[in-house]
Amino acid sequence: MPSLSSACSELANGRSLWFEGGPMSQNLLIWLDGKLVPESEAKISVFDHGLLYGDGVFEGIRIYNGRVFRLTEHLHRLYDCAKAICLTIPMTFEELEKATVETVAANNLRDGYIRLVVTRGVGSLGLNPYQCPKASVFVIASTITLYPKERYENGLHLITCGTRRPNSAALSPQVKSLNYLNNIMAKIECIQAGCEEGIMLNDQGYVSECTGDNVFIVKNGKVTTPPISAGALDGITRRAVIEIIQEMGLPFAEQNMTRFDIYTSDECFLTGTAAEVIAAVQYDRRPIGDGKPGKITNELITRFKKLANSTGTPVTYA
Ligand code: PXG
Repeated sequence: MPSLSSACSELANGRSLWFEGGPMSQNLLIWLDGKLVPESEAKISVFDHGLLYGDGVFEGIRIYNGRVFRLTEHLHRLYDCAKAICLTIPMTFEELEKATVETVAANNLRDGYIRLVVTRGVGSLGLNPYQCPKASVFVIASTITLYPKERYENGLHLITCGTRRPNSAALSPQVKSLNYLNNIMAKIECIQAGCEEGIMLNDQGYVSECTGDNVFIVKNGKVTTPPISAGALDGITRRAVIEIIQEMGLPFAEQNMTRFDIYTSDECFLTGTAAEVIAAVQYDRRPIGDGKPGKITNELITRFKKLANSTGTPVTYA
């Protein structure tokens, strides 16, 4: 376990606590405002409000076996989030869909991760978004490794983060915006505590989600997850896993849960595009169930992999 000071200095050095840094440059082709450009030329202005204020929206999407998983659902969420913040995406749904698939093909990626970003665009030094004439759109197709491989086999350790998810009257947790400071502050707490992930509560003290994943528990064969109204993102992986749970005929409910419910659960697992489906075996230093990934969790992981590897928008490679 890293010490608090080493965790802080690791953060200060901008290095991951779990992975080798690796070279930054991957010679990728990036889709930026209408064309594919080399990574070294893919630049955004210092006057872009996406950078100045975190004003913009994004999606993280997976590519499995040469297909883009749930692309339509991700794009619908992106357009909805943009609409919610009065941001006009300067291209149609179909154009953006085509650009995304083209970027994957251009980088010859069979398995990987897409980051699709819409920034408010260049404007003056003031909050007013109406002074930004045109949003910028870019698509990165690369790879992502969120947790060490060992954790996918043996499960994650979670803590309760002190940082709460915002009340939707302050900022809707449904908006997948470029301002992730709330989640980043919670992530720092996890790392400083020697954990990979943590549970974020809402302002009422109910479980909302993790820093970048949705959370599920299993108790006496019944699967539950917090409702969207508890401040959980309407995760695309969450939706896919709920479909699998229902296909399997398992009892399922979206209901408010507290830390007690996780402490006393038989199994716990997280879902997210970057994280995929992963067991959590320890919470606030207490074992969850017998401290090993549970049977239902393992079955859901297997079924999710099968689904992800056999469905999705096919990519045509040159
Ligand atoms: N909750 C939050 C707050 C998220 O950001 C999810 C749930 C899962 O949603 P999907 O649709 O992906 O199943 C997310 C998305 C990271 C990282 O580096 C994680 C996400 C997004 C961007 C980066 O950990 N998770």
